[in-house]
Amino acid sequence: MSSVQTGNRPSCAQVLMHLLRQYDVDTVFGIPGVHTIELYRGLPGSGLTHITPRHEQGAAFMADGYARASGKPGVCFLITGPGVTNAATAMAQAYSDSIPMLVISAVNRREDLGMGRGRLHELPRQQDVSRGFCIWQHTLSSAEQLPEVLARAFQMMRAGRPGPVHIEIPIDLFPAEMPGNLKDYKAAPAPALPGCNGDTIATAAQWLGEAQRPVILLGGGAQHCGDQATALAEKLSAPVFQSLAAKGIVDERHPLCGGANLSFSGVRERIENADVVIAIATELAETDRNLARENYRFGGRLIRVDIDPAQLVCNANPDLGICGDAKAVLEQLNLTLPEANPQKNQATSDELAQIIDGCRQEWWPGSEARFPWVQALREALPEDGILVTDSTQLAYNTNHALPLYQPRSHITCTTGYGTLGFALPAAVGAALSGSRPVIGLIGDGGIMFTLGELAAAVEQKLALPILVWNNSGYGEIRDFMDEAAVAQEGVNLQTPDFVALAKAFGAEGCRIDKPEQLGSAVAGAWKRTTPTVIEITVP
Ligand SMILES: Cc1ncc(C[n+]2csc(CCOP(=O)(O)OP(=O)(O)O)c2C)c(N)n1
Repeated sequence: MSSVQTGNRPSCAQVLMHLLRQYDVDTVFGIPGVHTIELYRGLPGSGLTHITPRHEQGAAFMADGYARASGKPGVCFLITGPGVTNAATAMAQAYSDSIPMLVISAVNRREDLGMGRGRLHELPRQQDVSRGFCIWQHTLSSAEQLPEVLARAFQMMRAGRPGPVHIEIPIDLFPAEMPGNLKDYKAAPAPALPGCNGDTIATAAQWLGEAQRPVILLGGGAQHCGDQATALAEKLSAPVFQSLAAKGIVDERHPLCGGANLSFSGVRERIENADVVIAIATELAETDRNLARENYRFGGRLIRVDIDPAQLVCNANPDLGICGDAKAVLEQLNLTLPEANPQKNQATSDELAQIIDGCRQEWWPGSEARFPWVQALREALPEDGILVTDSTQLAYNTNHALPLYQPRSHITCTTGYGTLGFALPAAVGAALSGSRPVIGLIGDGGIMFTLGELAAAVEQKLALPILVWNNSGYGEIRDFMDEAAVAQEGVNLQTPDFVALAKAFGAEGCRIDKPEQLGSAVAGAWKRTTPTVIEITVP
């Protein structure tokens, strides 16, 4: 068992920070407490940047936005008990969307575990909290275990279906002495990802090569294979339809891209009438087809590709299931298939244009007044811009009607777990992850869940426009109540003056009510060294 650090040997906390750097982590999101003082002793000189949110839910949403924008795991440092329970909702959102997230939390001393002695922050079975939404959990039993535990955590996030990993470190272990020197501790190499055997690829290539009306469905697990998916579409002359998590993986201006329109009847018919559908890294989940309110129908053969064998039978059994990394599989398929046929591609794109025209009639009926805002937002967003959206009415339109051009451009909670308050901290995390311009979009209801994170964004001097769609209430739920003839209750809100509020935080604020004002408001926001809350007042 390790003793408390006394000499020149590194502490467990120092080895942790050092190893995180070795695994290419550069940013951690956390709120320290008495339990994690010795964790933070390891931080100076480690090369890690620490970002301080104002609530642990904000920490995990920031880590999530960081991970979605960068493709690297987002990392949180949390205290025992309330730190973990506060982060739980955002961890569950990441689990629902298969986002890699490493949560390092404290837990009470080893001799107290499970005892319920009334210690500070004590939750006798803390792991039970995160059990439902982690791909792996572990409580460190000795400091020496740390390198192996971290290696396993990163292997799972890099090589399988990603999601949150929760590592609890008992507070007596943070200062524990570790053997050797820091430089002795090295990251495990990233594994080569599984492709699949030649026979299976040959069968898939044969079915696809012979198909007259193939279709490609792309899900969020295909973020790293935009080029391969585009090449496959061109070789097959197949239309590509993307889930909302996949939006932008194939450039939505590409003539073979049918956007994120899986709910709409023309697309559904095209899928049903395909002789072969290849569904890549997608759950085929309800939330992408929620307007259609029924499962997909496949009239022909279904090929599914997924890194997770369980997902191969989620919502539909395939005729051929390929368990492997989407990029590796698509690369092999593209090698096997013949070159693209420009005439066939033209014919598919002409047919697709008609289908998408039909979808436009179905796009979120009754919301026509919002389309000029979608148009203005598209014009305001640069080629490589990232749009981060909450569950707010304008986002239900941008989902379908705002084309995106690059992978990792669409970060949204409008599908899946659907947690209000996501977009502000997730936009902060995305903005911190690199140099791509980010716009956040959130409702007047949603922003109140995580408003405090505006302070973190001010502190980080982020040039970040946050659009607040202010319809004085939980607008979408109000509309649903009206539609269902339920008397409006709990949906009309007293909202604050968001412009004054932004200024009180040290951010900038402005109010607009016409789409033509949006472009200059966003452009102005990117020139500042502080976030700008752009309140859109909805009549
Ligand atoms: C944590 C959480 N609580 C409740 C809901 C249910 N819900 C979904 S949309 C919505 C309304 C959101 O209002 P607002 O953010 O103002 O956006 P609007 O619909 O008005 O555009 C609510 C309450 C939710 N998705 N998440």
